[in-house]
Amino acid sequence: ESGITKPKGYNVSFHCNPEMEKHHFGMTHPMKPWRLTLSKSLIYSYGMSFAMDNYISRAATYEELATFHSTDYLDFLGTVLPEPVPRDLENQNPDLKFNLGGSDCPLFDGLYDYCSMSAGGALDAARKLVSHQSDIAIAWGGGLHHAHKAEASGFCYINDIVVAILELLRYHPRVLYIDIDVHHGDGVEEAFFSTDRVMTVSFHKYDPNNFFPGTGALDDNGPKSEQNPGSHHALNVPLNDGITDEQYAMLFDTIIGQIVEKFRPTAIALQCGADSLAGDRLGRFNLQVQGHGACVAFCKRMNLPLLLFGGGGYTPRNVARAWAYETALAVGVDDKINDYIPSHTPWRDQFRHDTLFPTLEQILGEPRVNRNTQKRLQEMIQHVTEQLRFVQA
Ligand code: ZL4
Ligand code: CA
Ligand code: ZN
Repeated sequence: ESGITKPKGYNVSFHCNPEMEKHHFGMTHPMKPWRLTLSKSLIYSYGMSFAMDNYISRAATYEELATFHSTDYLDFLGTVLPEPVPRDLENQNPDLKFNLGGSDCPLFDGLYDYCSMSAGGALDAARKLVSHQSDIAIAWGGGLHHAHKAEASGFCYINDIVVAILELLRYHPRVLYIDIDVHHGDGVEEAFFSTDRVMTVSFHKYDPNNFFPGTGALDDNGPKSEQNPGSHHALNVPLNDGITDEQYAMLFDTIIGQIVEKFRPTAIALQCGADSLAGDRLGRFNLQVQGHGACVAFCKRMNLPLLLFGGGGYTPRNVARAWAYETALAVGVDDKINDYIPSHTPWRDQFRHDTLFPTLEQILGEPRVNRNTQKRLQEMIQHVTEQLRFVQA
């Protein structure tokens, strides 16, 4: 047995909904909700459920979703039927409202349930933090950062992150949102563009012409107007292909360290999109499970209420490894996790001969050429430092 027990003095809650995981975007769509089942299977196999408070989350209500989303959009989302749209008509079909029904955001059976369950888990997690019942709350089924007020985008229909942060803001004066998904966290950035109570920071692959969503340049820092309190409260770290654990950790620790010092958040929300890992089907980076997890470890050391969301992640076995490791870090049992996959994992075949932490000889995925120069990384730190001169908690 793993001998994992509940650490005394602090609480981690784990929020999931097995019903959510059964939904399908379509056979060949990269977003696979069953990656959540795979992750949970690994987490439970290690015995981590004994070290956390485990909750089956409920679906968010219409009223809860309406704290951010427009009722026009929610009404349409709740009634639209999954009629397959012929691909050549995708851009002419008059029924394609709110960007729903294309290949990125298909209409599928139970879509509204799927969305409300994702948001329900995120909201439950936020409420455990504000009631001080949890120090770290985990919602791997959330993290859908591209959804807008009245528009689906990039596999995201409901922005559970925005809904959860709005809940945190009822009790917390300042929330820091950090996004380590390989894509820009545009929906969350936009939602809090005009407030100084939320600082958003996204690390992402940036190539305006060739990588989704094309926003998130270094100098995209919120409304330029002096009157607007949201100025300087949106930070972006645009990266190139192939960034390594070492470079990423240097950037993350320096930038987040400075932000925490200046902005003095009272809670942190971290989107842990696993598509920034090496070998991801859609990603471009070289991050290993250790480098991705180091971001979670750094945030935990800030000793603030911490909400962990999932997000992207398109090579399911790597998603499961990352989120299992990050759950172990949250709980504080990472030192008890050995380099093996427990033999009783029901999904053992998914991992074949893999270990949770691949050794140097068996790193995740084919390494990509690293196109990030030290000089450019220093420029980014410099730019963030300048933005933070305008920020006073
Ligand atoms: C697919 O194989 O860059 C969707 C999407 C469906 C099945 C078969 C249809 C084939 C890759 C992606 C046609 C696919 C055409 N199927 C997709 C501009 C685009 C228009 C749509 O991690 N085509 C759009 C969105 C991104 C675009 C990334 C990341 C979410 C998150 C948080 C969202 N959209 C070009 C692409 C496939 C598909 C294969 C795909 N879509 C890859 N990148 C996109 O940040 C959860
Ligand atoms: Ca990001
Ligand atoms: Zn992503």
